[in-house]
Amino acid sequence: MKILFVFPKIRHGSSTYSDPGAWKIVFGYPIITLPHLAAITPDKHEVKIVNENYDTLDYDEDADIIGITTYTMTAPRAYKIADEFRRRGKTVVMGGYHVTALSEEALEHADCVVQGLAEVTWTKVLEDFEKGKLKRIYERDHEFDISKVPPLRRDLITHNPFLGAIQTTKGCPHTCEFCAISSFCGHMVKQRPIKDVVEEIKKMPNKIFVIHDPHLTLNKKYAKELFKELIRQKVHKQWVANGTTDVLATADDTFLDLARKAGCVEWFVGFESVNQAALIETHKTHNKVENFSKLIDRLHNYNMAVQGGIIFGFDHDTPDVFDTTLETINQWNMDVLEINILTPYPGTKLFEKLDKAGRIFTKDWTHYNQVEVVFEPKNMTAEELMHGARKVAKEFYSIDKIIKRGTRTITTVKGIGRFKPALSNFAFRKYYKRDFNF
Ligand code: B12
Repeated sequence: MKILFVFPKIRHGSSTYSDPGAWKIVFGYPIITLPHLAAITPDKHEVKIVNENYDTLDYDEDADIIGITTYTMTAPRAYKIADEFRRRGKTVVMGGYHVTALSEEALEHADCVVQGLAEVTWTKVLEDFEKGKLKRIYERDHEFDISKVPPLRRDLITHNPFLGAIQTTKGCPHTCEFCAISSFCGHMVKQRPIKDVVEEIKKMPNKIFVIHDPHLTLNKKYAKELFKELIRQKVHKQWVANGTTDVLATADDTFLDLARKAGCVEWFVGFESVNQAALIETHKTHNKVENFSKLIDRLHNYNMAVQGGIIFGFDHDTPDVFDTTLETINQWNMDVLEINILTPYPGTKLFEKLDKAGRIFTKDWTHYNQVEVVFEPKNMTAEELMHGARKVAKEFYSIDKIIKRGTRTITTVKGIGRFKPALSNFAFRKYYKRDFNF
């Protein structure tokens, strides 16, 4: 059978969908969902992948089955693509975060929805389809041995020769109210065998790569073993990963030293708020504000940069939260900052809570992008929330601040990877200028 997998185009903020351009093809962020789905497809089938952000989609593609992946923000585009293929008589299967949460909505556009991870279910879908017995919904089945999951089909990745990506662990035990991972994975946690991960990293053509785990600090022992193996096998590549504040702030020096020696140049850390009450409200209690600045200094001492994530719009946030956050963050030496507006993704506890309270004012999913407000905040207006986030983005990403920060990052971090966090500053400035319109 011929299978076509599609990753729909992303529309940022208020901008329109942009076409794939040379810049994006060369520097675009590596997305591994489709090469992963291709890898778990039995070999007897022929697979093609089209990431609409980099490639052009042909609705007349010769394929028996179309598999479309969805996040909440890409769902409307995914539905349009599904409708178009079905109009031409093709069978459409949808999977991913959004359709797992809202399968009935998706079934208005797709023949079938796969809920949760597809490692077990995808093979069943293909077998049933071949027998003419495709079901409407394949419920979550996460009973699989991760050591048997093959590595990504890297031969199908045609963009960004500079930055690669890999996943080593799946799932997260935390229950942060806004995060879609625990509701999607159902608290399942799986770790790939370290020898397979290292083998895949060695074969990767890229010298710098991103670890797409919910967070690599999930299991300190596992992470340390991975670091040791990368050092022992002299892999000599540089990488960035997500990490949580509790582990990074309290990890012993060996952990940080091994991470650095194994090639880590940057940790992405979800600080989320400088207000402890907001962190408690959102059930991210393992974050302790008192540890944040110490954590950043510690990572810098080990030559690793910090990309922090901050969210505005919690019920405990009042209009002064923007100035307080800016003042606090200016005292820390954060290298890169992701500024987010709280977004209730379907499937999360946050969505359930706000929806029940009638506080969600739009379910046009294109606005679920963390730079637009889609719900009534409690202690400020939606406009105040939007303008406050805009102010923080504008000030943090002023050219003089970027130059100052970039110079510091380049001297803190070593090797070619030092340019990743420094250049991210310019990328974020570009995105926020467009999304927040400054
Ligand atoms: C890496 C990452 C990014 C990267 C790369 C994005 C990308 N598209 O790959 C970057 C940093 C750019 C990013 C950006 C954003 N991200 Co992000 N990201 C992740 C992260 C950490 C890993 C994703 C990944 O590579 N997974 C590995 C692949 C193999 O797994 P998968 O995609 O889930 O696919 C499996 C199943 O979902 C299913 N499946 C998926 N599609 C299909 C299709 C078919 C046909 C079938 C059968 C099965 C199937 O089967 C697959 C195999 O089991 C996840 C959290 C996580 N750990 O999953 C968040 C996550 C996916 N991101 C999220 C969000 C919200 C965003 C942003 C909107 C944030 C923002 N600031 O704007 C943007 C959106 C950009 C976009 N639309 O892609 C949310 C999604 C929630 C939602 N309901 O939409 C997540 C879950 C994080 C969270 N904490 O809630 N992200």
